[in-house]
Amino acid sequence: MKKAAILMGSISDLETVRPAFALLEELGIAYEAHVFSAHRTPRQAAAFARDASANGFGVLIAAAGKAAHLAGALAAQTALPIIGIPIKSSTLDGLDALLSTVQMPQGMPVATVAIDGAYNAAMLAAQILAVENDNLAQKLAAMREAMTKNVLQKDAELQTILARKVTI
Ligand code: RP5
Repeated sequence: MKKAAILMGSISDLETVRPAFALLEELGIAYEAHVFSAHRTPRQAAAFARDASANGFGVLIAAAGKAAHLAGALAAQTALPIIGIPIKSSTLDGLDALLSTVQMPQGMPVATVAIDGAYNAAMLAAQILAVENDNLAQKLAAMREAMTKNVLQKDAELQTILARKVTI
């Protein structure tokens, strides 16, 4: 299976991005993580993206805050799918990063998840890699089944509580 990469604009983004590491590990997806800044290390970020396909990556996740150009800068260098995580790291509460990440010009898409949405970024990366990996697709299907069961269980509990007229 191809690898995933998780790139962050600053080491200060690390704690927000950690849920992505955890999900990729849970799913058995090999990944690399790096700090690359579109503004502070633009040459290194571009080189990583340019070589990513040849280096065995199938999808890149880019997390950045403020004027968040990392995902777009990577997209400019590769046709691999790029998933952007806007990071809440400024006085604008991440709205700045959301708009900077999502508003890409035609022909240069960045699949943008919610502000601080690292878990879903990794889930989307897994779904992309699962297109060509049946084993991973089965793991994702099992996770969805577990989510469904969990919600149905919670609904059943709610009905029991309501039937007893217990305050929740
Ligand atoms: C962005 O600016 C980074 O992605 C981070 O979210 C934010 C602050 O970076 P530092 O000043 O903490 O390095 O580029």
